[in-house]
Amino acid sequence: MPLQQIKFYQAGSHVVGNRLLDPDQRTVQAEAGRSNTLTSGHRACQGCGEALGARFVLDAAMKATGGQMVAANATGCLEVFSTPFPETSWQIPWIHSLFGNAPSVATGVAAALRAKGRTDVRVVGQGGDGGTVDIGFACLSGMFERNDDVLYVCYDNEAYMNTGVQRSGATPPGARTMTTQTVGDEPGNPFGQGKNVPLIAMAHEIPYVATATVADLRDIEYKVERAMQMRGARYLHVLVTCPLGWGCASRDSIRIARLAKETGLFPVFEAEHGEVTSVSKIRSREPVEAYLEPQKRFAHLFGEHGRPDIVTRIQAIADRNVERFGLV
Ligand SMILES: Cc1ncc(C[n+]2csc(CCOP(=O)(O)OP(=O)(O)O)c2C)c(N)n1
Ligand code: SF4
Ligand SMILES: [Mg+2]
Repeated sequence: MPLQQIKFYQAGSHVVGNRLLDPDQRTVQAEAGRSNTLTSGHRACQGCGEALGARFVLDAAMKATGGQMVAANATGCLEVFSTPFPETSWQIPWIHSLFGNAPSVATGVAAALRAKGRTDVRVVGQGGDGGTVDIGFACLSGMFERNDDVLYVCYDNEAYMNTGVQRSGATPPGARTMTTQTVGDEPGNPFGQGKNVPLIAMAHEIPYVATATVADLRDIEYKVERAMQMRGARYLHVLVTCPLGWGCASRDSIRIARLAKETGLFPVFEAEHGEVTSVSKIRSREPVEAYLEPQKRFAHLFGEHGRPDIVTRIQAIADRNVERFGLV
């Protein structure tokens, strides 16, 4: 078969194909001290919280491991926007896995490293909420149960974004997705369904569980560093804004992630061996409307034909979190 020349479409920019170019043709995004695990030039939407979160998680993990790290990735937006064949934004040893088996692939890499006596190389698994709380959940629970030496990170944008915004087990009540339309008595995603994976992870009594949002990148770095100081199964659940799926302005990505915490809808905490060890307190408490209104996925709850009764039910969820985790 004749050899085909590969064309790099973004070679002139802060390139996706960077690693595949000759060294003298490569660009470096920031200063040399920064590991740049996920370089710019990828195809994420403007304001994508997942791109931001992943970059900070993996840069922090690189720093904590002295660059001795392998990442396994579930398919989803993160993988699709960062690795369109034959290019890649990843500047780390990185392995593609299926939608549903990233925790198992990460476990396998960790087992292979153990068999080779390479205790210096650490493993991070990562995926979206669909890949983690739904299809990959059995693999994740097994990873927890065996206490495999992996940090698994879920980037939770609260739906299957890569395939066009379908509901996942992490979609919040009342939210409109393509599969939870705003029709009937209970428009949007039904109440009383879904899974809280940070709490389920805690029930496995693994060494470390933490939640974070992309509104506090230093907190993400701290939690990754903390996780990498430990061995065994560790779980980090990061709320990441998705301007496309949530119907919010790209420029509001960080503000909305912050409001998720400040309303109490997304509790930010750490837990070790099944017990909560620290909680990020709410600095200035906001009503849930402040978080819901700027997002089109909740637009049906407001305006002339709005549903204040549903907003009240969502407020009750926030109030319960505040009580349960001692957020104020
Ligand atoms: C077994 C299987 N079913 C469905 C798909 C199609 N698929 C790829 S990614 C994805 C959704 C990913 O959602 P999530 O994990 O939340 O990641 P996001 O894109 O939101 O970041 C789906 C349904 C697949 N790749 N494999
Ligand atoms: S659809 Fe959402 S998660 Fe996917 S790249 Fe765009 S903003 Fe990011
Ligand atoms: Mg998702």
